[in-house]
Amino acid sequence: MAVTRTFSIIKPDATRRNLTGAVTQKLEEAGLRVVASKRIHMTRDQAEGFYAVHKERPFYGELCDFMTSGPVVVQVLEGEDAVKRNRDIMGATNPADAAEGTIRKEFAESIEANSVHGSDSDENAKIEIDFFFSADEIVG
Ligand code: RTP
Ligand code: MG
Repeated sequence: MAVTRTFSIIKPDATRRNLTGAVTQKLEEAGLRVVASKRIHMTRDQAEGFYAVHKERPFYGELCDFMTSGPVVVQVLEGEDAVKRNRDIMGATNPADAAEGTIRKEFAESIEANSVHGSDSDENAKIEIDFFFSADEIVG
């Protein structure tokens, strides 16, 4: 299995409850290495641009409100089959459906305030990494 990269966000509900370390520990225990990380407060433009694929979904406005409601930690994660590995440890979007031991089962508050984002394909991982990071900020 190839070593690849994925993009992760520790969302405002998690930073607010001081769970940045706890979430990162779960990622590391799952075999992912944090090769870039920064804490930012997303602008409205950034949130709307990042979630543009969801523009037509009914929750788009609320999602952008939530993602700009407090600081987030954006990260690049590296590991074998990183996209799938990350989505496995994240758990289902709705914490009510998330498996035991996953980040969302353990920490998420709701389907929206679900503690983490993770890219859903290698192609989107590259787009999302490039959205927030320049090459010199990533140290593999
Ligand atoms: P993510 O993109 O954040 O990794 O999560 P995901 O693939 O599991 O979920 P996705 O369908 O891409 O939705 C993106 C984010 O929108 C919020 N959401 N709210 N109110 C709702 O019904 C609803 N559905 C989704 C969540 O924050 C979700 O992670
Ligand atoms: Mg998604």
